[in-house]
Amino acid sequence: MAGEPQADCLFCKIVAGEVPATIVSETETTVAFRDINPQAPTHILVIPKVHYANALELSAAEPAIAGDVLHQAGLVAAAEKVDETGYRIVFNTGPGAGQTVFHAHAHLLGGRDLQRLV
Ligand code: DGP
Repeated sequence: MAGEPQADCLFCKIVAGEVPATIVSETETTVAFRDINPQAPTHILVIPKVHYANALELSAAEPAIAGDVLHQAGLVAAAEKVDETGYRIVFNTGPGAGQTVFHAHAHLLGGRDLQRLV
């Protein structure tokens, strides 16, 4: 069923507490934890607890929860104090864009000079 936990999904296992992660915040609908392979001093993944393959599928099915993910990313940025210097929120979507975990997630990156991408 759409949104239900998937047995073979790493991030569903983190939501369920079956795989350990350094969790920095948890809400009714989201979990935020440190990326295992950080690309910046602050590199945190903010994910919905419900399972959708990517951010667009999440926003189509559960727009309020997609908003929660974005809102939570901003709160975590403030808690990490990267809001003062600037930060980037990235949703890799599809293998061609580097997506490797097919459970929607926002990368929150900050704490270093981030080159302009576009
Ligand atoms: P993406 O490539 O956009 O699908 O991002 C997936 C991210 O997930 C990648 O930056 C590395 C991170 N990651 C993969 N496995 C684990 C894990 O077991 N724990 C944590 N905390 N992060 C993970």
